[in-house]
Amino acid sequence: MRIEAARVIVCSPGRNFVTLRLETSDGISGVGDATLNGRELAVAAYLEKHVIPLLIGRDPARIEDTWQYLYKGAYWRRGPVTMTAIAAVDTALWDIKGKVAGLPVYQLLGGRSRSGVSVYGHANGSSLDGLLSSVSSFVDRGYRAVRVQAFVPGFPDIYGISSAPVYEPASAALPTEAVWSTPEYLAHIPSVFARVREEFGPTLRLLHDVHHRLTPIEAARLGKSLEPYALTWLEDPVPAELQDGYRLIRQHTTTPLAVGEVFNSIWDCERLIREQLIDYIRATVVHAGGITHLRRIFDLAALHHVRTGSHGATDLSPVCMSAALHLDLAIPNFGLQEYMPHAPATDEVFPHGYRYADGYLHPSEEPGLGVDIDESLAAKYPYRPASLPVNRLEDGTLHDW
Ligand code: EZ4
Ligand code: CO
Repeated sequence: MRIEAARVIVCSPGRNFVTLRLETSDGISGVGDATLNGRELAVAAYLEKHVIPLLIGRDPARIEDTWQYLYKGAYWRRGPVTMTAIAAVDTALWDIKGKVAGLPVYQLLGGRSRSGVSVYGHANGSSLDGLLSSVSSFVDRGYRAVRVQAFVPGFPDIYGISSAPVYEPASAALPTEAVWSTPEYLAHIPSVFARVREEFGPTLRLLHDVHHRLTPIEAARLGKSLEPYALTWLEDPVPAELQDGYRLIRQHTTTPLAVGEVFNSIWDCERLIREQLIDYIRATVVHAGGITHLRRIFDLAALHHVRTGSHGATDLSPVCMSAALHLDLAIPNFGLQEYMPHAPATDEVFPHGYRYADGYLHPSEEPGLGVDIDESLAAKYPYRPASLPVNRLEDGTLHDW
């Protein structure tokens, strides 16, 4: 069997997605997600100009060899664009292998390690009452884990908080700017968690995402002040370039730490994992080199008692979510999977067999990944430029996020 054709589909059913389809000489095809939020066309060009010509004629059964070929052969290693492109190829090849074998991909990865994939939802609100009712709507739907993001008084435009029915991290074609105040945030957040615990009791799993906005010592203070509320994790407390920051936080607090949604390689987290500076690794299929490379990261994490908590925001397509669920079901050290339902138009363009029930997601039992892209429907939703926002401090300084 040979790879005969490959194409990149860029569409925007509710938001932008980039998808790779590989077609084989046996008439079997596979799909991979290649969406890199706000930088979509760079990955599309990388695939079209530099990767697809290398794939035609290759044996689709050789997943590991193809991964190594694309990674080592480029000379230029790592980086979000490269690793997202490799991820798309890798994901599509796993999809093909599953279809050839007549098995869902989780079976090829070793079979089930659990009955379902525990997920967490995103609660937020523009007032405390709104936030509490948002948490309660997740509890009512069976969620046992909820991410709580709170408004900060006087700062209405905080990333990750919106009343829109479908979460959308990117906004206008060019980046919008929001104002951020660390003192106001640090003063306010503990009281929010106190209220949520009071209302929902001690066992609902609560998470919080800092979006890389603090310095290590500020994050240490936040972690300490949240200890009474027993978070499952505090996410991205500081930018991860300076990994000693995580050691500093660790020295001060028992609040568990999660990081990794912007990581694209095992070398981004090797030290964080080996030195047990984090509790959850949040790398995901589409941005971290596909199923093959993410499995490598997760196996390293397993050795060091670090669990997984893959990124699962709406800018990861149902193709990525399908792949993530197969991996989540199979690995020994799964922790939690982030889950944010897509817009109805996205679900229509990407028909998929995974389903949510009572706090868990279940991957499709169909051969392969159990997801597809309806290309003629996708063509009705052309790409629209969209960017992530940026943050400034009150004096105008450009801030981390
Ligand atoms: O900022 O998906 O945990 N989820 C997040 C998301 C990410 C976006 C980036 O594209 O932090 O909102
Ligand atoms: Co996050």
